[in-house]
Amino acid sequence: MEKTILITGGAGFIGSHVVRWFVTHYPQYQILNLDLLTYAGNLENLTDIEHQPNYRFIKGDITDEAFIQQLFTQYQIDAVIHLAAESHVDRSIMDPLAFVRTNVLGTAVLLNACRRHWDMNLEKHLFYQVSTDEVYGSLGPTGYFSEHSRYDPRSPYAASKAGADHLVRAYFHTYQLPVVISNCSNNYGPYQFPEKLIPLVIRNIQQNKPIPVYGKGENVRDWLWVEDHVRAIDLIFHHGKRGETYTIGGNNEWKNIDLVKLICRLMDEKLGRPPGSSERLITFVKDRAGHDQRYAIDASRIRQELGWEPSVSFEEGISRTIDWYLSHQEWLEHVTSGTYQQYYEQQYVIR
Ligand code: NAD
Ligand code: TDX
Repeated sequence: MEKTILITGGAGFIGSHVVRWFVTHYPQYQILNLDLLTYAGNLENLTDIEHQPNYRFIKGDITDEAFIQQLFTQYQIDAVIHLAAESHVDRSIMDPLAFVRTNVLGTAVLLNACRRHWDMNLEKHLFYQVSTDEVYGSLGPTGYFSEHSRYDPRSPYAASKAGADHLVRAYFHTYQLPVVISNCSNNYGPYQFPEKLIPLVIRNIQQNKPIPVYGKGENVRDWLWVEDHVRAIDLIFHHGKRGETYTIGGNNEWKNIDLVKLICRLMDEKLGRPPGSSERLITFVKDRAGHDQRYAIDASRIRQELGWEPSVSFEEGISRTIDWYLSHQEWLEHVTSGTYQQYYEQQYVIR
């Protein structure tokens, strides 16, 4: 094998798309998928590639220092693509320490293993930190986040990702560890856990349950098809400048309420229900604490320097996403059984 890449969080939403992409596009790379299989991690996301000869799954915790050190001793790991994280803002409001532990400590443990085991060969090694636009805080009606934006995280999730990003940069400056960071906007597509807005709305419409819209639904997000994020990760992994940052976004801003209404209309059509049936399920609920008003990304650097651009229009992507959820009922039932039910009741019923 040409090189061995450790992908963390590969059983989650974006991670599973990254693993599939690298396993199928780069048979010359050995792909190790390290994941703790928390509520958000599911090996069913990868059944189509699990028998590929260049793929191996390893169950483990990125915060377990002895285990991570041993992993780096056992395998000659050349590069890390780090996605493992606690990723849901509402959960970070309920239980912030879990986010500090996984996102800050977990990233530090991985960086430290790289520092101990790598010879700082800039060509050979890379620690790739997959991060979020939420580290930049909240925008008003105008303007965009870019690589030059000031960090201003406002949720425990965003602050924990910001802390991790700072550690990555500190390891670059202090130890010359070869690193790169990308900060991406909201992803959507198949295999997203149904605590996140788009799959939650699809599922609730299907089950004729209320659609919870926080506040007045005026908050804006910039949505990107998950595989377009993966294509960006591939380009940055292979051609990104060491020590630098790339912001990634779909140039596709939607107010939550408009997005929810779009999904309602498409669901009515796809389920053969009379127009307006799904919209009647929209229920305005108490706003998220510290709810960021607007995210929007200026992705001109990655477009100009690496030639990246989104390949899937939002109309196409959202329609494909709905079709995927409607045809993957068994997957949906598996991931929503058990503890998800408790979370859902705490988040939407009890408060
Ligand atoms: P996800 O919650 O779907 O997946 C996270 C994965 O990490 C799960 O498989 C989980 O089992 C694993 N994990 C959690 N704790 C772990 C631990 N201690 N050790 C090992 N594995 C652990 O998340 P996602 O939405 O796919 O996001 C992946 C990454 O991309 C995160 O770092 C997130 O911050 C970042 N990101 C997400 C978005 C988005 O819109 N979802 C946008 C930008 C950046
Ligand atoms: O039930 C809901 N009702 C609602 O109005 C949920 C779950 C969300 N919302 C709103 C909150 C946000 O304004 O919809 C918007 C999107 O919410 P989420 O899907 O929870 O995403 P967000 O908080 O924007 O964060 C996401 O994008 C950045 C990911 O979860 C993060 O991991 C990523 O870093």
